[in-house]
Amino acid sequence: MPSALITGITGQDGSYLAELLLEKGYDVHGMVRRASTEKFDRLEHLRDRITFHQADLLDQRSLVDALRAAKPDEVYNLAAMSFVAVSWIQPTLTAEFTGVGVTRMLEAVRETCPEARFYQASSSEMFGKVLETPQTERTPFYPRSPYGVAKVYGHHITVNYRESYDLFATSGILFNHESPRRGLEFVTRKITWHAAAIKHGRRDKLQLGNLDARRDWGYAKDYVEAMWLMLQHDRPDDFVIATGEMHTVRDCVQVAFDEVGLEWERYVEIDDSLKRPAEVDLLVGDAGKAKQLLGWEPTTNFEQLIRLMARADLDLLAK
Ligand code: NDP
Ligand code: GDR
Repeated sequence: MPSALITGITGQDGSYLAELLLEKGYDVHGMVRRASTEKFDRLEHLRDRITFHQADLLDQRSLVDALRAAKPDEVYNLAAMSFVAVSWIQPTLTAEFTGVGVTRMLEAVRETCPEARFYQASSSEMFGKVLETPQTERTPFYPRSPYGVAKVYGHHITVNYRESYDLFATSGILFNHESPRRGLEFVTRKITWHAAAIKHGRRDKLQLGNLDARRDWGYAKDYVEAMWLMLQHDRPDDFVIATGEMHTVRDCVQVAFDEVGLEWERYVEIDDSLKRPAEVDLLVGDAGKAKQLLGWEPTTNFEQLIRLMARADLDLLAK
């Protein structure tokens, strides 16, 4: 039975990836950090089938011990401070978790399980102020947030350990991916949750920042499949994962409010404090390499995704 260790298993992607690997017959290990209240909401249904290890990306000893105990064939490094807006509030911590944390994980792999295949959760935020459209594995990086800068570091150190130590270290450059399990602070889920809450009479307004930002939004379930495929490939590499479709935040609002049967113009207000010090205006990826080498393609388009999230929030809030 192959074994895998997932860091960030309590997050959106971690929970879907754990489900996928369990379905495939893996012995699944998850790295969790201690909190005064446990955050296992996304994993409750899988809890008995996963072995948990307490560790933190800031603590090298704990990473080494977790890997030694798990003896993984595959390591998926998903843990990070992942909310771009907060990276301006906690820039140093973001660099430590999201940037240097990758080096700590790679060092722990090198020390305990150098044969293991390593996946790094890189991000389209690395492209930032885009220098070409659509973005591919060869597009230069120009990050626009402390988070983006930290992810560029994480990406380059992954490539460097691949080249320096011959590790099977792969970097997945994933564009935004969403689901009913998305954190409530990210814009798609904030919109679908509020649309549903307004419909149920539990909120009366939705405050947003920049409605003109454009993103390439895909479905998280499709994207964790791509992570797994990358580690089954015959060699480590970098892959862009995206839908190739670009929409504005305003489009997302329109679809979500349409799904719940409301006119969005009556409820949405602009709050300038939600606008970012430096914005990423547009991102749209070309996943041609992943299609060609991994056979990966998205199954869910933008409109289907936002509608399924809005319906899930209507159900959630009806309970
Ligand atoms: P989430 O924010 O949902 O999950 C982040 C996870 O990281 C949580 O499990 C969190 O644990 C854990 N974590 C944070 N800090 C630490 C730490 N110091 N030590 C150990 N664990 C920590 O993110 P997603 O699931 O959406 O994303 C997964 C990864 O993919 C992240 O690295 C993200 O930056 C990256 N990414 C995400 C994209 C997306 O659109 N979703 C696109 C591209 C990249 P806890 O529950 O304890 O807070
Ligand atoms: P992003 O996602 O920054 O792309 O990072 P987010 O959903 O936070 O923002 C997307 C765009 O929407 C605009 N926006 C708002 N965003 C939020 N969160 N809240 C608002 O009220 C709001 N109003 C407008 C933002 O300005 C932005 O342009 C996500 C994360 O998952 C990262 O971890 C990941 O690396 C990237 O996607 C790819």
